Amino acid sequence: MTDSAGSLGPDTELSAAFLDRVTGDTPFLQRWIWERQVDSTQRLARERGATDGPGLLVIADEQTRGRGRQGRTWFSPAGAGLWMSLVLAPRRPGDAWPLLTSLTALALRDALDAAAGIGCGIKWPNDLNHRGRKIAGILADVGPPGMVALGIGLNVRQTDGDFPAEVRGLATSVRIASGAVFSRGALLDGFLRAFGGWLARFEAGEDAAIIRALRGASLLLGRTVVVVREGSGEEVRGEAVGIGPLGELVVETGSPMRQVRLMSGSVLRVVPPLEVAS
Ligand code: BTX
Repeated sequence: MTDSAGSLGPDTELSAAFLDRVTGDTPFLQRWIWERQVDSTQRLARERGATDGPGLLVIADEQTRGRGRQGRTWFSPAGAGLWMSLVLAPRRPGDAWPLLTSLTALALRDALDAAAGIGCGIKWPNDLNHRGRKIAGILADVGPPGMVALGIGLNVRQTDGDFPAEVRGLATSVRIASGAVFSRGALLDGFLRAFGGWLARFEAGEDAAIIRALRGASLLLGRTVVVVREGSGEEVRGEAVGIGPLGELVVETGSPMRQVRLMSGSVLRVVPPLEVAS
């Protein structure tokens, strides 16, 4: 199995030998699937998780129908990023699983800091941002019974001109943020190690440490936000004042003041804007 050159040049590190080694070193993974092109690693991961069980990494060079939340598109051109899904059976009851999106964001943040010296913040609920632009997105889906599928899209090798017009200026990559072209293999390795650490804390019930880290990494706390609730479409406007025990955003809103806990939603507006942050 060889890696594709893609339009962005060769990246030979995602070889079978490499994937054998990184998954062999990763206690929560038993198997990997690498595809040159797939519609969505998330779709394939759920399908294969259902037949073969958890402990699976699915990674693709290119996704033709990469997806974000609520049917949105995730642009995933050949050779440009890490497009992957993990199928896991976390050793915690399902009601704690909402925290897994946050853990994944923390692990990506740690990995980008350690491997590329890029300081990112977490934009609740599922984005990693650098200077106000989205460098990575996370999609957590209920998997086959007892399993979760965590989809991760990390832009690695794009220049500004490689992004489609609708996200140009809003999206960034490891290359844009650091000025260097990093191998996807090194970033994958770093991410899996960091994720393993956070997953172990989660399974040990160290939620307080996770929430503390999330608060430290959050780009929204202390800012005025407008959030559209998933499902009802209701707009919540107020000050983001906290992160709750499941990673939910706590917003103070209205008059008289009340606190609203948001499990998920889309952030429409942030004041002051995120470019003002790191
Ligand atoms: P989201 O719904 O929060 O964000 C999707 C939005 O992000 C899009 O509507 C678009 O505005 C913007 N966007 C699309 N592509 C990119 C990109 N490459 N970089 C920055 N911004 C972009 C975020 O959903 C969750 C994305 C998860 C993607 C992974 S990739 C592996 C796995 N398989 C799969 O189909 N999805 C996941």
